[in-house]
Amino acid sequence: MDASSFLSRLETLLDSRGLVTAPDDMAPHLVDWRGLFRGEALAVVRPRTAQEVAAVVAACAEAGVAVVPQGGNTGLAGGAVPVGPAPQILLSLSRLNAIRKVDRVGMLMEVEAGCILQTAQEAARAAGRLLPVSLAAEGTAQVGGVISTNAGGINVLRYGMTRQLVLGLEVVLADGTLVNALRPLRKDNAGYDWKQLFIGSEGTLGLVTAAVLRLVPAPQHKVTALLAVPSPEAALALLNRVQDEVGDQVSAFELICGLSFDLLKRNCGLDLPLAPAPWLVLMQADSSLAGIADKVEEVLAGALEAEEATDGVVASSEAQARQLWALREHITEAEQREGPSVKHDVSVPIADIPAFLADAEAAVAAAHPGARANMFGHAGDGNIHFNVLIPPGTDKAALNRTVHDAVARFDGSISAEHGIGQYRAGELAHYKPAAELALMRRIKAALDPDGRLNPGKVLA
Ligand code: 2HG
Ligand code: ZN
Repeated sequence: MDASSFLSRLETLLDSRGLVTAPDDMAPHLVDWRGLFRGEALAVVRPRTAQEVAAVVAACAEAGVAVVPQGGNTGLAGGAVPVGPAPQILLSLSRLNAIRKVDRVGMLMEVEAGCILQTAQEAARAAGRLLPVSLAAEGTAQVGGVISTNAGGINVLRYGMTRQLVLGLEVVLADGTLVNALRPLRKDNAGYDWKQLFIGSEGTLGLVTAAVLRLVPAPQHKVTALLAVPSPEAALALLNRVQDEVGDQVSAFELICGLSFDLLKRNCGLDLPLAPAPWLVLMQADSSLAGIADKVEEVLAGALEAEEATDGVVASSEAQARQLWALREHITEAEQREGPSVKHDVSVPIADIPAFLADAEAAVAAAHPGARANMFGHAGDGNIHFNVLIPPGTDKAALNRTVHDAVARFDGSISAEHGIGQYRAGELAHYKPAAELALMRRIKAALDPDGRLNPGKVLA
């Protein structure tokens, strides 16, 4: 089938807004947020229902055309942008954006893939419940993308990754079969838990069209604090203290290096409410019971006395808490405005964070003079964004190896939460043990034998 008859075929499956072929309208879908990855597509296809998605994918299978699914396109690994020469369409899930139900008593919600994460969070909150996945891009990221990448974010230490929140899933397979398993069950051991294959596989095994998500009770009381800490070791001592005293109520524990704050000031005009410090911790605890703020203040007083922290502010209002979080949420933008950087989204065992940071920093300094490490992340779960601001002429691939070799020395992961996409496919092939790679290829071959789902991603 030639391209124009294929597009005419798609047209019959969609409404008048379903097929986009004008280059200007397609352009924003064909480049990632950082402008690092660009691709081409025959069309941007925008179905309204899971049935339309299934019909489009079936038509693509018949015509030998690949499908690149895209949500909010906020990913940092180029997973939602076409790559390679294969004839392909970009399938945007944006119009499948309904919140089908919020069940307050059952503590769950059923949401379509294109629903903006923040919209889903707000619907849960309106019902007195919390959808506990929270990330800087939540105003644009879509639930389907969050599931497809098994996104992490700031609440993982308490509530786990997105995977832990998915109760039921609806997916479209490579041949266009629609599988509806939107079961609102907490316990379901009837057969293989196949939905796990579609969570975190970045659209390479199937397309997520809707999900049933687990909600938790919305805590009524919260406390947010920013602490200056002398070193990553001190931050871990503080984390340990906090876990001992209020562990079941800590929902975020972020470690941020001093350079991040220089960038925030210089590039975003955001000021630190503390004197400059080599490292900072932003933490939050929340609870259904009153008294959490007093308890955390008491714990922090102990930390100051033990010199695990040297200074700190506790937000005295919701507005101030939001200001503290705005600092954290703008780091990516502040880094982007500073100039070229190379991102590493890594994880190591929590207790090894200080040793890993020292090792990786020393290795980068030795091999890449003039590079500056912008280190921040979710220390409470072992995930550090070890991003490196680079001078002109830096060999980016060599820099990846320098950082990832340090990760490997600590038995860490080269992708903690952002996924592999196209950005890390080569690194995955290098670092993943052969037996695991072979197993991944067998899963891919079973579910997408012709390699038409998101080609060039994860397993390149
Ligand atoms: C965050 O934690 C995001 O803010 C983005 O995962 C990290 O910009 C980054 O590398
Ligand atoms: Zn992150």
